[in-house]
Amino acid sequence: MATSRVTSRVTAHVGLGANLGGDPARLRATLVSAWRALAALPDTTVQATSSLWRSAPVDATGPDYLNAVVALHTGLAPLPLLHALQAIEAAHGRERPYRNAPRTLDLDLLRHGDSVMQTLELTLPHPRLHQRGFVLRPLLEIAPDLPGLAAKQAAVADQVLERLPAADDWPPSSH
Ligand code: PH2
Ligand code: MG
Ligand code: MG
Repeated sequence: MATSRVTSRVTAHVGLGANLGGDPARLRATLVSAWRALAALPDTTVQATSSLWRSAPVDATGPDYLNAVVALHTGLAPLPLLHALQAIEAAHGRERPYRNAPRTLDLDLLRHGDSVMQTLELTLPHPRLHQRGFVLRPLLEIAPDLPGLAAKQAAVADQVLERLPAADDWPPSSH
């Protein structure tokens, strides 16, 4: 019998954020570079990309953030994907001096298919996903049918968020 490896891929949502490293053009370049690194992960394609959103820091200090959410179609399991995200953060100069410190690049695993898990390393779905406009609004752009999410929008209406129009650099494309 021929051996074949069946990989079952799931849709995983990843939040991207950056607020350090220079002017807004630099932040855009960081998110484009992160997008390309995500698209280059093994057994993974980018299925959908939200707009870029400019947002005031929430529970944090420092300059405004640029945020976005992407949907990956991936055969990577939750922890290998988390570790891959951490490696991409590190490659972009991410340091972790204290909780919610300003960051050159933050990649948060928001959802991984229907996985529900709670470990020291990873909680799925991301526990603060519904409370954060900078995650919720871009996520709803690319996954409007996720159960229960649209109803949470009112709760984040006070957060300062601006959706940026599409441009030559965003959404990026693989070729
Ligand atoms: N990330 C945080 C804390 N606060 N605020 C905004 N606007 N955007 C973020 O990505 C963000 C934040 C911790 O990861
Ligand atoms: Mg984060
Ligand atoms: Mg993070």
